[in-house]
Amino acid sequence: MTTQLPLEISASVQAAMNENRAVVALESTIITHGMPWPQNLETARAIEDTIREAGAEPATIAVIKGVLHVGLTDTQLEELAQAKQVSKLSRADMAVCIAKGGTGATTVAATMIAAHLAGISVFATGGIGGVHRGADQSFDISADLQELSQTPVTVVCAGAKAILDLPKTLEVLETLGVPVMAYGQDTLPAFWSRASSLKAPLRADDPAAIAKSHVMRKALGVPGGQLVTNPIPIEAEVPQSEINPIIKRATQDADTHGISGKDLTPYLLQRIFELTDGRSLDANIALVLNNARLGAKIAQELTSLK
Ligand code: PSU
Ligand code: MN
Repeated sequence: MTTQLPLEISASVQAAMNENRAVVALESTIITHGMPWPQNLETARAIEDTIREAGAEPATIAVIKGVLHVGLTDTQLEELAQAKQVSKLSRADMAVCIAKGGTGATTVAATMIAAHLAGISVFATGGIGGVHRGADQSFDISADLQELSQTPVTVVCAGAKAILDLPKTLEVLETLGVPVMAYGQDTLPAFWSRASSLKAPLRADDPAAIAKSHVMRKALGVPGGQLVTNPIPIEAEVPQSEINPIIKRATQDADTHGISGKDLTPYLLQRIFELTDGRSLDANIALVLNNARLGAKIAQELTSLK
């Protein structure tokens, strides 16, 4: 007997794929663990609308009652946004959650796996996980980095979250053979800020070139995806000089309260939200929408290459 994966691709996502129209995958952890209610639902809807306006089809991914969904209804989106105690699923957890009939939100790593299964090549989000500050002691390195090295999905983000150790995150990505390209600039963006103090390993100036290198990597037989880092729109950015002391304070608070593992990223995002009186959230929303637009363009370029 073979056990089938309970995978449900929504009718609109399936139709788009059948017609070779562009599809952009979206994660759900950003909804359940990354933003507070009700901005999480408003943002999830706004991201989907932005992708549709850009001429592509959004495919938000989550595990709901043991079924891996690619493309959610508005009711499912709302239920997830309101749910408390939803599991955060990464590569390690997704199969267990599905097998148990559970409900969980997908991180970057898990969303990449599901997107690839469904035949989707582009995924837009806010920030990826990476090497945490203090990782020399905690060993806390997100599974997102490994995933980028093995699953062929182009991920559009706004740089690794500035709560991470950015130089170490870049080093690990290099070791894993993940191409990291800054969009339209030489400097690696740092999520809430347009610039970090680091030079990006690669630079990409147009969506067609990004689509082409996605296809070329496959043609070379090299596994894994690409990481496109798209700077936050200038009017929404919080400069590094302002955000850095706040990140430091939030990291210290996490230490004081013994927060670690899966809880660390959500805790830091919430704490920074409090310490900036919500400004970090406004920036987060602006950058995700910006990434959705770029993701849609890359996905469109890819359809013309297929
Ligand atoms: N960036 C955000 N909000 C988030 C995340 C990233 O602005 O909620 C989530 C993503 O789902 C990412 C995860 O994959 O945090 C990384 O978690 P960890 O560091 O535990 O791997
Ligand atoms: Mn971690």
